[in-house]
Amino acid sequence: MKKIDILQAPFVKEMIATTSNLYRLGWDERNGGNISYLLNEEEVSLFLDVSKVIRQIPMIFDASQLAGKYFIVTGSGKYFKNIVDAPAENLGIVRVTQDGTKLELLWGLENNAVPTSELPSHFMSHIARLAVDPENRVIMHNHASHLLAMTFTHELDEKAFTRTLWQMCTECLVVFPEGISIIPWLVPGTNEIGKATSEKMKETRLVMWPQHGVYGAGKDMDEVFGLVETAEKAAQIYTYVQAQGGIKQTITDENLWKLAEGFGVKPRQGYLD
Ligand code: 2HA
Ligand code: ZN
Repeated sequence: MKKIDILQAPFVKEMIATTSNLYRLGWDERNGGNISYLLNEEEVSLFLDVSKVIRQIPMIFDASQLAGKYFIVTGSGKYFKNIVDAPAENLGIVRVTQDGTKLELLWGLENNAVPTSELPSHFMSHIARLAVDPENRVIMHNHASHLLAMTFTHELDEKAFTRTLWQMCTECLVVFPEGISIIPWLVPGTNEIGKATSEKMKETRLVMWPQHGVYGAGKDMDEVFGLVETAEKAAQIYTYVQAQGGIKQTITDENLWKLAEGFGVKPRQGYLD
């Protein structure tokens, strides 16, 4: 069967649109940020002959729990700014080998490029999220400016950090009732940061990397983008509030409880009085 041009694939278009938006928002300077998006074989097969492997790419960790799975990923060292004009150089479609030690490249990553250096964090997070929610498909990392700034000025306690964000915009509790997690400062690109991030991903879809950025997870691009965008907006309001002289009044816990009831969400246990 004749294949459709891959650039017409909805998942390629979504990657281009999302990375362009993230660049425009200023959260992905230079090669900052990365996205991995789980695809199914049927949708990939409309566009690619999945028996044609371009090359194999080794991995530094065991991804056997994702054996046979397909992903579209951003490339290591690649700039989100450039993806729209050169998708095949900056994005790649890969499949995890049965033994979980390598990737098979099916499209993109031209000129010997490799997937994002944050692949351990992405794949370990996919494994963690899929265990909680089989519909999870997207992991996104970026350097959302106000959230990143908050990791310098706000106490790095998960409950306190979550409560501050919930108080900054009424929508926040509804969008991330489970709260936001925080890992210690760790070297990016390592298995260690991957393990720490994915441990937190068992509980929350948002994970802060102090003095670095944020991780988001969800079932589709809109959910993850909206999740990060909402937390980042709250962090921006926090920045303004601090600049305007600090909090004089806020959303009370009583109101947050009413909100949770009104929208049918369950706030993280122990986070509200
Ligand atoms: O890929 O954002 O954390 C560039 C980064 C690393
Ligand atoms: Zn980063």
